[in-house]
Amino acid sequence: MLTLWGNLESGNVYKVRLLWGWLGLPHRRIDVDQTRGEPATPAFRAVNPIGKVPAVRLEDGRVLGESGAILQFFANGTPYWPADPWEQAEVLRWMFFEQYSHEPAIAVNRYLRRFVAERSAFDEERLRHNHPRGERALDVMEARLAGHDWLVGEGPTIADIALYAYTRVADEGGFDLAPRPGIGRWLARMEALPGYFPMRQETAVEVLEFPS
Ligand SMILES: N[C@@H](CCC(=O)N[C@@H](CS)C(=O)NCC(=O)O)C(=O)O
Repeated sequence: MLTLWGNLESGNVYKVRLLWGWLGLPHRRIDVDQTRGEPATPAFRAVNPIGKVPAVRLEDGRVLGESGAILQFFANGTPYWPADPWEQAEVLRWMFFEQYSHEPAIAVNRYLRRFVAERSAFDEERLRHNHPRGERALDVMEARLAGHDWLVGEGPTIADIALYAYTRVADEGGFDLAPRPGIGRWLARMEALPGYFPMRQETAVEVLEFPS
């Protein structure tokens, strides 16, 4: 069976869980929690040297980190990774946008607001710095989704999964989606797909303590 290292509050981990849900792939989960600093420990770096979740272990023992790489690996050969090279490039364009222009602002502000009880002056400065960047990223998405059902092509792809995870909880980072109706309709479309489940819903057949 597939093994996933990660926790239920991580959008990056949720991306992998959601794709596996769509594909009907069962997994066991080893609970690695960033609020307890576990991804940075030597025990976890032995699994994934970058010290971040998610990481997954295939049935043959190979281990892969980075949510985008994991999404691409499992979507290959399915409708969620298009066959057309131009559409593949478009999927990657949105996924790189997510990692450089969206997640570092929206996910980081969510983390600081939701999980850091006593924020330092540096944290407060990061919140201020990130806010307009996150707003711009959401505007870029809205410009596409105001007139299209999906980020690429005519159906859902891993670009939609990659951007859904933290857009869905952007309000927890202080971002208001109400003025962006295209994003609102797209979120509802994602949530109507078979196999959908919300981020904090457990989907593993077994959950193990870390380290295990
Ligand atoms: N680029 C990575 C980012 C992963 C990431 O930032 N994971 C966070 C949890 S959402 C983490 O493990 N943080 C722990 C840390 O930075 O110490 C991916 O997409 O997988």
